[in-house]
Amino acid sequence: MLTVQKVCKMLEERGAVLLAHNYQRPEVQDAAHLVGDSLELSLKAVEVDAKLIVFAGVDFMAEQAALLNPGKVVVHPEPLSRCPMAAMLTPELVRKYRGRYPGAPLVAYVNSLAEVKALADYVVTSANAAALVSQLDADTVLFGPDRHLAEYVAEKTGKNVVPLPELGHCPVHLAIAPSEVEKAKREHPAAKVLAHPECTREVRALADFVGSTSQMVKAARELGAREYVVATEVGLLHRLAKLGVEAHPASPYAVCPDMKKITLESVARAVLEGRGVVRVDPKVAEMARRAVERTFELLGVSAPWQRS
Ligand code: CIZ
Ligand code: SF4
Repeated sequence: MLTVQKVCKMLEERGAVLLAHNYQRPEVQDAAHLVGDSLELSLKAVEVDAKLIVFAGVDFMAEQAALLNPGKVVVHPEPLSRCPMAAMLTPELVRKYRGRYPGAPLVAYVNSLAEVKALADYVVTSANAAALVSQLDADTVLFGPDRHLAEYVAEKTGKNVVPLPELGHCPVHLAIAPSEVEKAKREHPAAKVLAHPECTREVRALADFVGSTSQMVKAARELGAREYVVATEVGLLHRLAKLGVEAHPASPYAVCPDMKKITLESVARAVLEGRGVVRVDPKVAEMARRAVERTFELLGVSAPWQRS
């Protein structure tokens, strides 16, 4: 049987690095060199000097790592691991909204495909979306594909944030019901609630802290509660448990089937056979990279690949 140790050995022998998202299966997280959010992982890919980067996350994340690292080989162990929310925003829809709102900047959530990022002015994560939008010299901003994050950004910045598509959402976060959060709070009265901004407004309203997965990890260390109720995909609980944080899921059903498609077996196959190399059209990659760079510039941080 394939174990975490065997996969680690395989990675080492082949000079490969495994990057795993916070929502990956526990054993895939355990075999990884780094576990984090999509931005942390793609920045790590810039840093590492490896022959092969195996990216355990959904399609847009592996694509993001590849487009920020044009000289490196990034493999996605399971090409069918695709984020349904990213698929909700198409280049055609972007063009339609651009026509409807001339002059309004387009901010793409990192959960979008490279072709959409290439058409965007900026690319944000849930960790920096509100900060970026507040810096924009525009009152109306186009934002997609997550309408809940768009709504959260509007609440934080007071701007008119137009969601595209109108009903774009993450099915996993949408399914976390406020009643489940309330029940978890009753069962763990001492707990503080951490919620992802992809959750509905009603769930966010029950939270003590709203932020990206990596911000939730940070908050769990800083808020000083004895335990936490976590309203996001359950994979984050493994990460928190390893850090010694007592955390309970707001909903045990918040499982992303696409994140879970990647297994130790598919990672091993990717390492041994080098299958699933992520290819992004160089022109698309260049345009998408520019949108990421503009975001870094406006936030006042230099992109690591621009540092000498
Ligand atoms: O950017 C990511 O990794 C996503 C989609 C989730 C999060 O908040 O970390
Ligand atoms: Fe997409 Fe939601 Fe799964 Fe994240 S948790 S990959 S946003 S479907």
